[in-house]
Amino acid sequence: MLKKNRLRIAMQKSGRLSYDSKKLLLNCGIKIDLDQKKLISFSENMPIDIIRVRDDDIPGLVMHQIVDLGIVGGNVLQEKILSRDCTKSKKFYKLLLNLDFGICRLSLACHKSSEYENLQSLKNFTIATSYPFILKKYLNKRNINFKSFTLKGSVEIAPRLGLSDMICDLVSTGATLEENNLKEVHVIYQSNAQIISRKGEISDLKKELIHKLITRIQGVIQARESKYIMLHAPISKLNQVMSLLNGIENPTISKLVGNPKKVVLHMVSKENIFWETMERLKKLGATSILVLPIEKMME
Ligand code: PRT
Ligand code: ZN
Repeated sequence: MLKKNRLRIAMQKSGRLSYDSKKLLLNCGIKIDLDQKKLISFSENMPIDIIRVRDDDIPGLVMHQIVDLGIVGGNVLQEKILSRDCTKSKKFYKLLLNLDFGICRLSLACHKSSEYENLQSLKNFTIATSYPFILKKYLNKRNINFKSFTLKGSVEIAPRLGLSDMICDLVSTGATLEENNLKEVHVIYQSNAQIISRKGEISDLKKELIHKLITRIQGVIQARESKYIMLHAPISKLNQVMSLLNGIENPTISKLVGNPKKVVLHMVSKENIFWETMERLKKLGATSILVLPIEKMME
């Protein structure tokens, strides 16, 4: 039996969210062995247990208060909520944070040769999907009659089998649609991984731990999105150099020993720095341009 006073977090056992979920928890300083194929792992340095399950089971585990936190795709959560029809009544979970991975969209797609005009032209179509509830809500709201056919996977083959006119499936790069001669015609839901927490009584100790964890996760995400930049810039072009570097607050400027025409700039950028920006900086006469990753950040 698991101890009730330890924080329980559910994450996907194996799939598209497992690697990023694991990396996120480890980056937050939780010492835990998540490499073995264990269903439950215990942290050595914090009162935290990680439960590894199928992603579809995570919303239910949170809603039934079996775990305290869950890391799950917004698409899976939304489908679960709609299938339980608990939108109008009680919400059995709290959204704590949107994460920077698991980014995808739920889209309608049809055969490349189909003449799709707009949503209205979909009337009485059959649509194959693993997300019948999100699809129904979206099309009902727009008064579009359709039939849905639920498939748990391999949705892309439905039109070829003569099972449906269209599909409604998750897309990230679009390569799977391309391979199956399909074209994306309408996005119905944008998704990303989310951290959700259970409702109900929760001890002060757990509340504190959740707060600490969420603050650390925000720091990890912010650090991932930010870069530390160092460069030597000509004093005469300082303003132009600064205007190329958006999202920069309060750079540190110091003397460059042995070169009175240049200064050293150190700064944190909240955005990634692309090669094009570095090339423009170089054209302005900047040299020794370094863009470094930031490991941790707290503001
Ligand atoms: O076994 P378990 O039930 O836990 O996993 P699963 O097979 O149900 O889910 P999994 O691991 O495939 O995906 C987990 C979550 O990752 C999803 O619920 C989404 O929140 C998120 N995610 C992000 C994606 C994708 N991107 C994605 N591209 N989930 C699925 N896909 C599939 C999509 O269904 C299609 O088959 O990838 C294909 C399309 O990808 P592209 O890159 O070719 O467009
Ligand atoms: Zn699943």
